Amino acid sequence: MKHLLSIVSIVLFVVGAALAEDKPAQKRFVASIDKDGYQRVEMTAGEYYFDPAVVVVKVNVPVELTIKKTGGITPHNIVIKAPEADVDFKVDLSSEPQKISFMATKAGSYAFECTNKFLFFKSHKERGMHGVLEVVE
Ligand SMILES: [Cu+2]
Repeated sequence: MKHLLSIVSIVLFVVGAALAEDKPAQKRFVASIDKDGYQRVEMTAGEYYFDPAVVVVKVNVPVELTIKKTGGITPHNIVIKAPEADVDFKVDLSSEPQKISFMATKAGSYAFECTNKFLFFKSHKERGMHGVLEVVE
């Protein structure tokens, strides 16, 4: 019985976490080029947002994206599929910051998102976990 109660409370906790939606307003970040030639972007993924959600980088300049997820047990990832610009990755996120390096070779706006979905709930993307990489000349 005790075992059942702890399972029930874990389920309730997970459902509660899945329902909680306290996302900040979508922020826009324009990267600058560091002395070593890299554009560095720091991003946080949370329930259910990317912060910043709009990232502006220069074309043909390497980008080092440092990304982590906020505390909590909900798994998140970041997926961007823009092979036409040589930006194409899927990375599962952790609370430890991870570095993702890429260089966009074609100007344009490229969507990124978290592709996770919990049971019958709306997908993380539908809940707001998406953004745009703007690649400019
Ligand atoms: Cu997610």
